[in-house]
Amino acid sequence: MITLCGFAASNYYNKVKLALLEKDVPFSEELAWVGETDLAASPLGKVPYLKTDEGALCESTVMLEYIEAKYPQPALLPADPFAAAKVRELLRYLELHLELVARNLYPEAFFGGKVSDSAKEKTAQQLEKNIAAFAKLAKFSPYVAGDHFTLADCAAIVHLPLVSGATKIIYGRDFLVDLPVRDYLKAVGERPSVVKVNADRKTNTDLLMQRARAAKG
Ligand SMILES: N[C@@H](CCC(=O)N[C@@H](CS)C(=O)NCC(=O)O)C(=O)O
Repeated sequence: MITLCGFAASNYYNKVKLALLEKDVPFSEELAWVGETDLAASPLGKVPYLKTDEGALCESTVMLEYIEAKYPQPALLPADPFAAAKVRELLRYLELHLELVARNLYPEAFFGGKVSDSAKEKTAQQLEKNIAAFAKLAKFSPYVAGDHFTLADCAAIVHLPLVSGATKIIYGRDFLVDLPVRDYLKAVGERPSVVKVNADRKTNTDLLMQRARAAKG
């Protein structure tokens, strides 16, 4: 039995949850806020992490690979090694070159903090470059890697809305506007896995906000 630990407002958590739901893997969820995590399972204190009968695992993409190998059907990676590598390439771009860069903006975009003008400028430059490169690899036909729903979609569904949202708030312009992201998210948003993840995310985000307000006093 698998336990997914973390909180449902987290995009990394939801990436893994999407794969579990898409594959219909039996799993339970254990609420663990940042600061209240099991450091033996996730030594950096990050969420999500998995508890399995074999032990604990952290790092969301490692978890995706584990879930794919352990529960191969329905496949979220192509059987052909090159096609599978192309999916992993997109996953890497989404996490490293989009999400991780856009994350510099989150303190101000989502958490009431402040990001310096120089950091905003640097992040804008990096994002422009990285999004243009991502656009050369992403297919959106109809899925991000082509005609099948893959692990890259589990990542795109959670990362792309944050890149759009953060750039809209900070720069007044959605940096993903030239890509068919809105239509894509609308279409994949009808999948039962995505409907559930989005509903749980909203509920948990309300809880997260309540906690933040209570902590401020
Ligand atoms: N590389 C990690 C990133 C996970 C991550 O940054 N999670 C956030 C929540 S969305 C977190 O735990 N932040 C707290 C921290 O970094 O200390 C993964 O893919 O699992």
